[in-house]
Amino acid sequence: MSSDPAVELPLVARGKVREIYDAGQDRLLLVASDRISAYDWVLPTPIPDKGRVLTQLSVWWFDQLAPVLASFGATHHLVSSGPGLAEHGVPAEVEGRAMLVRRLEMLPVECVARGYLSGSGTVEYQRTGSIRDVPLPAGLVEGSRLPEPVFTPSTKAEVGEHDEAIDFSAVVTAVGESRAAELRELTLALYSRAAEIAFDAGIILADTKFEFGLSGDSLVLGDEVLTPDSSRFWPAVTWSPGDVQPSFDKQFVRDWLTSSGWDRVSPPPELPEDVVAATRERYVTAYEKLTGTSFD
Ligand code: PZK
Repeated sequence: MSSDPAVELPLVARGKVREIYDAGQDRLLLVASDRISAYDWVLPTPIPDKGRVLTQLSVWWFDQLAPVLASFGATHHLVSSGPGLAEHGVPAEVEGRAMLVRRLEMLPVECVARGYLSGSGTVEYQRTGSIRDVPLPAGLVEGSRLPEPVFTPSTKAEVGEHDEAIDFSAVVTAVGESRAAELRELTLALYSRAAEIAFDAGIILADTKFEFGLSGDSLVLGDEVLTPDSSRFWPAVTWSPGDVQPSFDKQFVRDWLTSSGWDRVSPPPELPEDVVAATRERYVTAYEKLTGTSFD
């Protein structure tokens, strides 16, 4: 199950767990699959409803963030996701996990905001005492909340590579001084609002990645937003700086893969039923806690 044979539109791009199709008239169709990745592999076992949960979560966030976007004279790319996409060649098989979006001129920068120290951010801090251009106080540990959220852009890597960290001057080189400043300020404003909403729902939004495009001269928020695939979500109740925080969604998968004896070099094994069920439940729980509505 590497793509959606049911979708008859021309394929534009394929990611590890989703595809983009040409939907005509300056429209694209983003289709999220039920595939899950871990340790840089796509696992052979899908997680039922993952594509629908992540799509509906993105759609909800676009709505939540519209006021922040408007305050910057920006918008988002979502046109529609509900039923009614059939007119655009969208088959019933992908209903609920497809977003019809405006086709944009994408900017060649991944706009990451971090409010907590984790992963590569911790490594950078331990080496330099800073993250990118921002000096930080001594004594921070894996999982610490940062005094202020930090903009940590990266470049889109080639297929199969990891994104490459860049500093702010590289963003200036790529898009110009005023656009770079706008990207940083908007990214931090979106992160701050989203982190506040998540925290009120018992979830820490440690970091997240946005992609922007242009419509004329205005910034447009694209891609999927604030899903567990583009963000680190931690349960607030177990937050404990100094330890590696359990991932909200993938912790059962990682724990099981680790204990299975899999070497991370050969193709990964199928997941057992109970791990699939527990992981599906985590995605649904994230959706329900954040949105305050039940996932049908
Ligand atoms: C676009 N991606 C990344 C996403 C993939 C790859 N609105 C837009 N206009 C033009 N291009 C894009 C978008 C969006 N979103 C995004 N690549 C192109 C991506 C999902 C699956 F394979």
